[in-house]
Parts: sequence; structure tokens; C-alpha cells
Amino acid sequence: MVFRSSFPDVDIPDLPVHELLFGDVSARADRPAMIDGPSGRVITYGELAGAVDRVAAALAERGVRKGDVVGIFSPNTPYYAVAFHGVLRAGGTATTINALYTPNEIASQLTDSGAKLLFTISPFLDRAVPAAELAGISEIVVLDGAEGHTGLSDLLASTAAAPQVEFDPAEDLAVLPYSSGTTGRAKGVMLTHRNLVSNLVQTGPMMHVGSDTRVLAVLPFFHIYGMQVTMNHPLSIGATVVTMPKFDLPEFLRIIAEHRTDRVYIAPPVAVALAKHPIVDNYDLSALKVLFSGAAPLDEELAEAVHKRLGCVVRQGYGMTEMSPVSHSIPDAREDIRIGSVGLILPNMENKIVDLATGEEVGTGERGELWCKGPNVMKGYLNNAEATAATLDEDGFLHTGDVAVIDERGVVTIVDRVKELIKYKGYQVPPAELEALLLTHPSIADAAVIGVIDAEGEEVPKAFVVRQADAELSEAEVMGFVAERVAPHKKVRVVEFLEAIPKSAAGKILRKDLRSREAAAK
Ligand code: 4UV
Repeated sequence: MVFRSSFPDVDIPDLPVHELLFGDVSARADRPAMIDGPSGRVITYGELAGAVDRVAAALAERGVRKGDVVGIFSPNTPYYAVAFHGVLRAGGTATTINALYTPNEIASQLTDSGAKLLFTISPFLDRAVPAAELAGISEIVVLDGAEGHTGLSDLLASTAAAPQVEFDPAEDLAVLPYSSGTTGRAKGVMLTHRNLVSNLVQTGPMMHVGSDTRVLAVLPFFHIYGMQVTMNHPLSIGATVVTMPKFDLPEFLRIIAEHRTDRVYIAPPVAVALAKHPIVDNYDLSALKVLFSGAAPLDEELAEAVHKRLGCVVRQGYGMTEMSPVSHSIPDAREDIRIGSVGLILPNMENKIVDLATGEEVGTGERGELWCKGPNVMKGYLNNAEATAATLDEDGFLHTGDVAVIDERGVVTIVDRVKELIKYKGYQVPPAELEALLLTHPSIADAAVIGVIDAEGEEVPKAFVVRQADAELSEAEVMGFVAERVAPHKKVRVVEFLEAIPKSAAGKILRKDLRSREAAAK
């Protein structure tokens, strides 16, 4: 059975992303497009569109052509949008890099994506410089400027005409964010201009964002949720984006109060702070109308507690990098939909629910793997036909690796995850990457990593480790070894030693057995 969206299809403009956002800003040229939260500095739509043109011209002068990949490694600031849309406007593809990454992790993404140039900020140069060297990138553009490097100001000084690039929105790649998908290491997710533009208009009927809306952009722009929902969507409507470079509770509350942001997008750990922390009462949060959570399951009781304490509407959505990213969301206006669900199927989309054991499509009220189809679904994984074929079927359905139930009203609830992926505070942790790293330790004979729920209810990576014969190795040594080599969100937080890792006859780790072992130990 195919479940269709209950909304009528929306028209998808046949435009590249930057055209949708900045194609004609004359009516809003003097309105604030972005505000840098910490400093309060404002950039208007006219200034932003002008800066995007300058950067595109300067990138073209430097040889950036259609299809060239450019890395962006920066926290959220208005400059991020200038670099991002400058790359797209020049015909390039932006590969957005996690701001917490180590030099090796950055280099791996730059190399895999074939990036030619890298944007960063001066405090990140200690990681960006070695990463660029490893990846053979010779030019780094520093957004806030730094001795010995090209600065954003150099690009903005370009007097060349903005390049005339012909776009085919359905084919040309706008961004290459990295995601591990259902299995394996992080892969480049090929999202076209049409994929991104589709999702910007598909979310329209779900949320009330207008030119007076002020969106708080604390979710990182490098992750598809921050990029599309908190940067591109408000800019496509003429709303104002208030940026925050990283989450810090007092600063978050101060910025909501001072800039009177009325829409705030979060991942579930922020809801915990908003429900429980005493300092929340010290700020005037009366401007906040909608608090929207996604990227990991939101606990219903917690959501109710936040709603009661702050008096705002709390809503949840579901998405995946591979879907640009939103596929389901609770509309602002639907008081009747449970906050513990992820709401309704977006317009222009279809779903199937597929029984995990039999592979048969099932109907209303039955659980199974969620498959999604729509114009926002990726073109595929970069240089990885095998992973693409394992995720996208011949009928165009993306197999999400999440287990869901759809009720008779079309409300979707995510009930489990069957893919390998671990989510730590909404960030992706690919177990395959940690397993490969653990195997490089001389005292480790074998290893497997799964997500487990800790005492605070957070999903955390747990490593099952088989020591080499006669090797001495403690849990702390295993955790220390990993922590020195990965970004903080990928740290192994629990270790258990085993005699052997359960494996199938073909040598695949039986994660299901490890999960049942974990459940039995509770
Ligand atoms: O690929 P990714 O890191 O992508 C995301 C995107 C989440 C978004 C984006 C825009 C929204 O408006 C929104 O509401 C959510 O996280 O990871 C995808 C996987 O994260 C889990 C699920 O396992 C996905 O396959 N996930 C994401 N949202 C939820 C979730 C959720 N609401 N409940 C449960 N799991």
C-alpha cells in the first residue's frame, strides 16, 4: 500500500537555489536577512545578495567552474551564507564540514569530495591548514581574515562581473553533505538544486513563516537540518535569520530574549535544558511562538513539560540528509497531532511501510521500515553505486532504515531504527568508522559498535571489544584511544570486553544480537 501525502502537490520552481533566494530581492533589499547573534550585526537582503554575487565572481576568477566542489568548515555566522551561496551562484557544489571534526576527518571529506578550495574561520586554521595539506588544497579563504591567507574581504573586493552559469536544476549538484545512511562510512550525499528547492517549498504548507518571522539558527549550517530549515528556508521567504555559532544555554536564552526570535529549531537535548534548567526563568522568552525539534526522537512528556513552562507551541519533524532533509512534520496549526509523532507526510511525497521480516508492504497501524519517495530525495551517493543501489530502489523509494507506523489519519510515528547509524545529540556517528579505528589498536583483535541508551536517556556509542590474546587493555584505554582521534560527538562512551563478536556466516557483525544482549542486561 502506498500512503500519499494528504496535502495537494505544491509547484516546484525550476530554479537553482540561489535564484529562489536572491533572484529578485528588490522588494526586500533593506530588510534584515541575517543578524549575527553574538554581536547583533545586521546584513540586509540587498547586502547579502550583493556579497553572494561578489564571491561568485571572485571564485570564477579563481577558476571555480560548474561542478567544482568547495569545502565550508565554519560555525554559523552570516558569512557562512555568503560563502555557501557564493559557491552555488558560481556553479560550484558546497561540501559542508562538521565544525567539530579533527584534521583527518576534514581531510577525508575534502579528498573524497574532490574539493578544490576551502572556506574557514581563523580560530579553525589549526585544523583547516593540516587538513587542506593532506587533501592537496592550496587555497584557504578565511572568512574573518588571517595573515598569509586569502580573506573573504579579498573576494568581496572583486570587480569582475558575476559569472553567467547555465543551470539544470534537476541534474546539477548544489551540495554534498556527508552521511553514513543505513550502513558503512560517511558518504557524499548528492543533492541537486531541485532537491533543495523542492524541500524549501514542500515545507511551506506545514509552517507559518513570513517576512516578519525571526528564526534562531543555532543548529549547525553544515548539517542539512540547519542548512535548509534554518538558513535557506527563512531566506527564501524574506524572513530574518539570527545566527549562533555554537550552543550555550545562557547565550541561547539571551539571544531569544534580545532578538525576539519567534521560531527556534532544536534537537532534543536542548528541550531537556529548556524543561529543567532554573536559569530559563531569568529570561523573557515571550517572543517564542514555535519550538521545533528534529534529528532524533523527542520524548513526549519532555515536550509537554517545555510547552507548559514556556507557553509556546512544540512541534516535531523527521528528516534525513538523503531527503534534503524533511519528509514529515507536525504542522504549526495542528493541535490535534501528538507531539510524540513526526506528523504528516510532506506534499509531493509518498511512503511505504515494509515488513522487516517478509519484505511485504503493510497497511495502516502496522509497523515496518519507512520508505519515502519525492522530489527531495537525493540523486545518490557520490562515487558509490553500490550504496546508492542498496538505499534507493528502482521505483525511486528511499529505504530509510527507520521503523514507523502510520495511523488512519496519516500521522506517522517513528518507533525504532534498524540501520547501523548512531545519533549522539542529533549528530551522526557511523559505527563502521569507529570499528575500523578500533581495529588499528595493536591490542584489539575485533570490535563492534552499537548505540545504547545511557542513564540520562541519551543514545551513546558503545564498543564491544575482543582483546588480542594476552593483551592488557582497560575500558579507559579504549575510550582514550578513540577520543584522541575523532570529533567529540563520536567518542566511545561505554566499553565491554567480549570473547568474540557475534557474526553471520558471511562475516557480518550481528548487531541485532548485540542489541538483544544489551536489552537482556537491563
Ligand atoms: O541524516 P540525518 O543526520 O538527518 C537528520 C535530519 C533531521 C531533520 C531535519 C529537518 C527537520 O525539519 C526535521 O524535523 C528533522 O537528522 O539523520 C537521519 C536519521 O536521524 C533520525 C532517523 O534515524 C533518521 O534516519 N531522526 C531524524 N529525525 C528524527 C529521527 C525524529 N524526529 N525522530 C526519530 N528519529
